[in-house]
Amino acid sequence: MNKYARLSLIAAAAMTLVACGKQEQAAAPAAGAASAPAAAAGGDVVVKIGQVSPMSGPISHLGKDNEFGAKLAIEDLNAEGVTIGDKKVKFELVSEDDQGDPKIGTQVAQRLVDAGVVGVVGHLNSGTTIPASKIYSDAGIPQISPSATNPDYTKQGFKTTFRVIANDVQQGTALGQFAADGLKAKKVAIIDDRTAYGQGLADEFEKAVKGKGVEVVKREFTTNTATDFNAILTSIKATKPDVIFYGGMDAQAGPLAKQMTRLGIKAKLMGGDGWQTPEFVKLAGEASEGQFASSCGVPRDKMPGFNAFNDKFKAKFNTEVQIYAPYEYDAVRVLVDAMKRAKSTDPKVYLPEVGKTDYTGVTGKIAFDDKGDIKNGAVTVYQVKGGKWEVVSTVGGPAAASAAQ
Ligand code: ABU
Repeated sequence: MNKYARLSLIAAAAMTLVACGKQEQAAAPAAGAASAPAAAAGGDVVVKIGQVSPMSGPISHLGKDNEFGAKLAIEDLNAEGVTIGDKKVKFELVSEDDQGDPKIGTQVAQRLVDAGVVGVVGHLNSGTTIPASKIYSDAGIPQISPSATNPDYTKQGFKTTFRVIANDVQQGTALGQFAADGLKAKKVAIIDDRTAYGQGLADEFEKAVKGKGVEVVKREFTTNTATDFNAILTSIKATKPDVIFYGGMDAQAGPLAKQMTRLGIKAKLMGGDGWQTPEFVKLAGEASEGQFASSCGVPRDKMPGFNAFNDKFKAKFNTEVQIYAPYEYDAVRVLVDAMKRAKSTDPKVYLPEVGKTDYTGVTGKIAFDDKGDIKNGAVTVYQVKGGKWEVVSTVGGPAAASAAQ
């Protein structure tokens, strides 16, 4: 090959490389920037909304529950037909599995930003929601968690963080007061799973019971993958508590309740929304009977849209609602409601409208305070009776707010 032939081959190869680079750039939007909405086959503009939850691992049943809530919202919105500004919009759900792992949580958050989502519903766990929130904040993308209750999530000063349920200051306080005043507990033992949620909620519960003069006889911890609690329970048994509080999720609370019964521990087990689920009753079996846990919202029979939501959910997914699906549904609709008021799907344009939300959804009225927490959040305490969670009492919520006016 002569010199000129070699030069033309090199030039051709260089041009091919440049062309390939351009194609790649066109396919993936620059990191940190929401892509321009694409046109759908029918001429509608396609707008992507992200959802993230642990869809594999020990709490995948909860992750799927969240995803189902988002799917239903997207399906309903597309069936209704949404126009934003003067454009007909078709919504597309981009779903990611963060495995409940903080590191994977930030990786999938970046993936959602790169995919061009204009809003995110998630994550499920406080431990993933908090680190991922910096990525959405840097990208200017609104994030609404339907389930993360650690108060630190909305305390970081980001304009993009919102949640549609009460937080763990409210939840831990309500549970502590219930243990002291409702159950008349004099001695409590506390176990947590060392996650941002479990440990944070256990700390709030400890503060609340101590404030009521209740003695904390033992503080123990485990992990969110443990299944054997015999050593911890044996050491707690000797202190004869009236209540054992567990800050963590149902995958651990179920076996914990079973092992308490096996060890002949008579104390009541008590905890938060992480295990106020049908899955806890399934895992604990008869040992679930009489145990107490709370959820961060009003009871389902006080939710304006729960029955209709539940019928659709069961018909479509052939399973029962675990806990957060209705909140996930509302969170998607809150994002779209803000887009409609802003007449834009551009996160920069519609983000301020999320903060001004005044929306009544499946779970009730949603409005946010200046940090992005739901105003008038309620906490409901339940007890398992006859294999079902039954309402014991509700603290806060819209009824309490109107009574206070
Ligand atoms: N709120 C309980 C489960 C999710 C979390 O906050 O980690």
